[in-house]
Amino acid sequence: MTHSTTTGPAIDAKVDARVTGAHDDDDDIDDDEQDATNGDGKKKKKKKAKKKGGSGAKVGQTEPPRVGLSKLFPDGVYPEGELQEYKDDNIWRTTSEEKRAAERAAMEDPSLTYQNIRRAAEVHRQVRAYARKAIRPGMRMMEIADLIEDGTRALVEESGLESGIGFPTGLSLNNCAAHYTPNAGDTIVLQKEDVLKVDIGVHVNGRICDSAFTLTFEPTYNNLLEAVKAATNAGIREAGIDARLGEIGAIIQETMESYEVEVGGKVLPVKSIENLSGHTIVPYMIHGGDRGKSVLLVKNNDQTRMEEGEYYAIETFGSTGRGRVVESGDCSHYAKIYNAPHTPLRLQTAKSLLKTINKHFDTLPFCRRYLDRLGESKYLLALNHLVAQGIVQDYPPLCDQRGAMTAQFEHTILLRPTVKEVISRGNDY
Ligand code: 57R
Ligand code: CO
Repeated sequence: MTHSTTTGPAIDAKVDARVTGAHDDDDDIDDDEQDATNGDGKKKKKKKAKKKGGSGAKVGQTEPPRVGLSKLFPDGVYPEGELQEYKDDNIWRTTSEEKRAAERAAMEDPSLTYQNIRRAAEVHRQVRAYARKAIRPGMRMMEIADLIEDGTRALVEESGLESGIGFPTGLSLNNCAAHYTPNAGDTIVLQKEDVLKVDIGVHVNGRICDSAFTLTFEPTYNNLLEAVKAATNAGIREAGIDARLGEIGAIIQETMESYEVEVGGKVLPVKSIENLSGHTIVPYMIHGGDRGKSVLLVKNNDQTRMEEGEYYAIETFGSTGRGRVVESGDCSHYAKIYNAPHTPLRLQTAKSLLKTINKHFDTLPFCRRYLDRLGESKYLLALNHLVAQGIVQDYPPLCDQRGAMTAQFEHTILLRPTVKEVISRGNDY
């Protein structure tokens, strides 16, 4: 099947219709008397935001967002994400008494409770709602990063390693798919022709909500965005306890590559980027740690299965180019290597920088701007030394060929014992 209209197919209704309270945007706060047209073209009455757990939250949020979530949710109960029932051989989980007991147990242990990740996800929804409104061509990349990160720090009530930014805000442009955020002195200005991937990370007690979307300001690449959104939703639908990673890759690729884009009279196929992947997330580690699993975006023979209790970033990337990325350009992203061997450091500046990294980020990814704001200066030699010593990993931008355009959509999901929870789902994507 090939979709060459600008809208692509309607996404599976099950994905669109939230099982629990919808996370409405702040512009619907007063719309309970109004009719709103839903995606299916039918008119439906929208529920008043306040009544459901999900979005009453936004009542009282400011623009730009600066009200900490503990003020908006004084009882400490944060909205549940979208629930998707397990299917086929796992339908029994929905009602299993044993699995329900497992859920209750998880909610009793403060380090395991879903409230951590749900709080991170609600911050994500509120920050991105503002980002979508505020990001406009003409802005410098530095302004965009600040706009997002100032909002995240305020809403998550940043506090040491207990809550804060989960990873540097990805703002990759056009052929670059991931791992670009501005460094000091960056002069890039967003153009109206640009395709911008906005990848935002928020953590609470190490539980990272990793979710991303793509912005354009012209219709040319609408179909590319639709392809990637549909592929991500297909991957989410296919994910589940016991699901095989290779099969999820196949469904993602099939969905993605059923689209094409017309650019300047030329029809271009949309390709799944073959060397990027979704990934498990564990506390304080964005990439699954030792036993991390990857969900490729193309058909492959990986028989590894998803398991109960895992957290996944389900993300897909589509491209009008080769569908392969290579490292390219100045590095901004870094993270300490979790199980790095103990190496005595003779370079004093490197020792001191490592102390700063341990204190402020531990194994969470960081970028040069975060070192700048901590008052570090002239640290590049020391940072490069830590990379050379195998203590810190550098993550340069990942880009397809020049002239290609890439898009990304991503959600964090939880494989709970009885149900799959798409923690970062909102009414936007
Ligand atoms: O979503 C150091 C970061 N992430 C920030 C975010 O996976 C992430 O396939 C990781 O700062 C590190 C991937 N990479 C291959 C080259 C192995 C990427 C896909 C993009 C991104 C940024 C990601 C990936 N893995 N973890 C989050
Ligand atoms: Co991400």
